[in-house]
Amino acid sequence: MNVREIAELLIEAEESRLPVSCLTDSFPDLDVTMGYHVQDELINIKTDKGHKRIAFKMGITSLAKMKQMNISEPIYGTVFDYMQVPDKGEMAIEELIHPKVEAEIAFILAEDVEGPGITGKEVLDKTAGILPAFEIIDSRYKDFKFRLSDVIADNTSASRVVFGDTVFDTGQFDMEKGRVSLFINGELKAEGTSDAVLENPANSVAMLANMLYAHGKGKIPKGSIILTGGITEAIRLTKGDHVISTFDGMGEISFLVR
Ligand code: OOG
Ligand code: MG
Repeated sequence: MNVREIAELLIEAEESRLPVSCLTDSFPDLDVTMGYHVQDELINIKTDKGHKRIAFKMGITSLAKMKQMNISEPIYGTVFDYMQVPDKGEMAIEELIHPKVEAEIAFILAEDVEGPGITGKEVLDKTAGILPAFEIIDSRYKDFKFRLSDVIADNTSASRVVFGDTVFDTGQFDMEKGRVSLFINGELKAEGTSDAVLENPANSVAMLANMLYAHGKGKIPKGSIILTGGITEAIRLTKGDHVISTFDGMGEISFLVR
C-alpha cells in the first residue's frame, strides 16, 4: 500500500466507523517519517472535501498519556471544523467508533511562533490567551491499539473538540500548578495539574513549532489555536454521559454524549 492508499483507508474507517487493524503489523516500512506523510495526505484529502483546519493539536505530552498509550514521544495533528462541538453542547456517539475524552489547555497565538529552538517562555510572550478545552479522541484502529507511526498516520486520533467560550489571560491560570478535574455524571474520573504537560503547556506549543520547522512545514501562524495535549489519561465515553471539567481560575466546560 502507498501513502495515498493508507490515508484513504483511515478516512474510510472514520467515515464507516469500522476500525482497521494496526498498520505496522503488516507494513513494517511505516516509520515516523512515512506516518507524517500519510497524515499530510489525509489532511490534503479532507481539505479537498472542503474541511478547514481550526486548530493544531499536540498529543502524548503528559506522562499519564505516555503510560496509557505505551508511547513515549509527543506527536502533532490537525483539528478540522467538522470536529467542533459547542461548549454545553451535544456530541453524537453514533458518529464515532470508541471515543475517549481528555481535558486540555488550548493556546491562541497573538504572533507567529516559529522554530527552531523556540522556548515555552517565548511562546507565552506571543500568546493572546488560553481556553479550557476537551479533546475527544477516537482511534481508527481496532481496540485503540497502535504504535507511534500508526497513530501519527491516523492524524493522532483527532475526532471531536470542545472549546470554552471565554478566552482567558495567561495570567489567570497557573501554567504549572493549575488543577484540572474531569467528572462524568458527577463522578471524578481524572485529575491533574497543568505541569503534567511537558512541565508547562507553553512548552507543548514550542515543541510543535520546533517539530513543524524540523519537518519543513514552516511556522504556526498568529491567530492559530493549539491543543497542548491531555493532562490526564483519556476516559472512555458512553451514551448519556454528562462530561464536565473544571479548570482552576477558568471555571468549567461541559458536553453531553447523546
Ligand atoms: C493519541 C492522541 C493523544 C493527547 O492529548 O495526548 C492525544 C491517542 O492517545 O489516541 O490527543
Ligand atoms: Mg489530545
